[in-house]
Amino acid sequence: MKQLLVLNGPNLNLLGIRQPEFYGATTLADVEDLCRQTGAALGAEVTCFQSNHEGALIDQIHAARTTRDGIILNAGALTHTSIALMDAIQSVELPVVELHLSNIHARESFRHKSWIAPVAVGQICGFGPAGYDLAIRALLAHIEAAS
Ligand code: CA2
Repeated sequence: MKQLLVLNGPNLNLLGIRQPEFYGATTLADVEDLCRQTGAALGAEVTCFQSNHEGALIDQIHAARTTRDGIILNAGALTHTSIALMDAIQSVELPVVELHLSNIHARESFRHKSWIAPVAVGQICGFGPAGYDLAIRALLAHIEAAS
């Protein structure tokens, strides 16, 4: 059974609680349930983790090196600033799918830059919570094709 890690970064714990008019009414717990359900339907075990702290996310990426087959990462605003996250992904040599609820390319120009994109297998953005389902499918297909 493939082991996947779904990592969510800063402020995503507020999903469905604050600013639902912008990020929607789905909570992070809902998103994590969706991920586990999609994974189970496809024969994969999904573990979820959220943190508002860059270092905690990096620790999870390091730990995944020997325990997971791939990572889905919504790094939140750290996407646009964190070379440390980029280095962590590069160091573990695991396939990573970059994920965003919103279409970052249709928003402010500072969101167009992603430090994750160059070290990710690909990027899914703009599909809201459904993007997590798409990302799990894409990651498993990538892992399958690579093995
Ligand atoms: O679209 C995405 O998924 C983002 O990663 C979300 C980040 C943003 O900084 C990225 O540019 C794009 C922000 C997450 C904030 O989440 C909130 C959820 C509810 C209420 C307030 C913030």
